[in-house]
Amino acid sequence: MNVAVIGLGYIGLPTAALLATSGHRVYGYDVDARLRRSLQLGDVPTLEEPVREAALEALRSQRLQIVDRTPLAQAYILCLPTPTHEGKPDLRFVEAAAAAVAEVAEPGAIVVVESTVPPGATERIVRRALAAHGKPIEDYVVAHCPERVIPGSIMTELRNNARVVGGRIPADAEAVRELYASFCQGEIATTSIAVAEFVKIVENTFRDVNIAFANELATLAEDMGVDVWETIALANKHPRVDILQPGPGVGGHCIPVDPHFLSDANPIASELIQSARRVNDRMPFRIVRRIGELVGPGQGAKIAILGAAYKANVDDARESPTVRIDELLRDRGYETAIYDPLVKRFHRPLCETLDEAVSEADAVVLVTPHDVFREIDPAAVARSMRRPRLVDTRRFFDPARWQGCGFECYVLGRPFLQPVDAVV
Ligand code: SAJ
Repeated sequence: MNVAVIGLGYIGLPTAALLATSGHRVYGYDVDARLRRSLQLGDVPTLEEPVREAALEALRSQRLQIVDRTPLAQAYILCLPTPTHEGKPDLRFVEAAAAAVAEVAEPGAIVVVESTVPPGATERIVRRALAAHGKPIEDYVVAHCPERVIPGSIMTELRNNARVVGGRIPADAEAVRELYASFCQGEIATTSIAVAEFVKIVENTFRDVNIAFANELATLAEDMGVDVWETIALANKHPRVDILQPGPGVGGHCIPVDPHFLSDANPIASELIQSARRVNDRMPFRIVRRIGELVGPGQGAKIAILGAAYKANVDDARESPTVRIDELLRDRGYETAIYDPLVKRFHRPLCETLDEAVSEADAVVLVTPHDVFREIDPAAVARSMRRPRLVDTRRFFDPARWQGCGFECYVLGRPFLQPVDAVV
């Protein structure tokens, strides 16, 4: 089949590559001319090696072609971002892509929206776009098939995750299920468009609420003088309990965003969801308060932050808790130095080396639990610092080891400032 993938970001590009290596002829289009140009030259901007390899293979075989306008194709897969601004969903990228598709698509073409959208939006946007060209939606196959992959494991999850395909009518869902079955080995369930849209938002909201629960437990545990990490690990041994992990806040472009699609649609009926958002948004403030308790007031004290990415082992810093923690610290008069060997794009300069970050620092704060940070030698860090103090927001380091090197430690969700032997 000739398939056009519109939007070549972290979902569109690997999807295009997978379709191409599964025997389809694929056209990839993105509004970003620089991205198109670099892909045309075989330069694939991604940290995930399997994505790069699959994209290069698809480009070399010419089964994937990067095109400079929305092409004529038998199927269109729309993979555009849907950000929120102050809690309001912004669907303009999807609307613009749908308008361009509607202009060229011929009757019988498949139009799939993968972007996360509020229930009802897929059909409304595609119907309007087609109508603007006098084309009735009934002449097209229209579906929503939300992406579900986790950054860091994109190719594997694209191939293997179960998918949900919501069709405007059952026959549309079935046609799109067949297309996805050509590259996805996971179970593919079919339903209506609105259910598929709701499922996607519910999945990410479930995670946000569960993390908020863990974050609230961390606060309670500190007050009660118990260890939240041990508590959660033991509670999760119950066959019907599965609590996520506390942390410095929820980042990325999905989990902190998608709950707003529900609270925006019905602010009255989404009390728990909004409250979870607030709990998670408050975490950077709590971490900064603890830093203040450990280090004293700003007045030029230097804080070294480990990690700019929103989560472990990715290069993506969007909505990262580091951004907020850094802002709050600087507002309070601290000097900050951020070190993340994975992140290439950040709104402020990052330190080139760990030593540059920790040199003369008054505290080191672990925000992102990258595997590479496991190699850090606390004794060497202590020698560089003005005064060795550690704030570990992920219970990543072994506090006994750091304390053995002279560090005063605060670990989120553990009784604060306890003696060495109690922390082991
Ligand atoms: N986090 C915690 N505690 C945890 C787990 C995560 O604080 O126990 C934090 C992370 O550090 C990070 C944030 O939550 O800051 C989000 O990370 P994540 O790994 O939970 O999620 P994403 O945004 O990388 O990917 C999610 C996934 N959704 C679900 O697992 C339900 C992915 O499958 C979706 O495709 C993706 O959102 C998306 O695009 O919607």
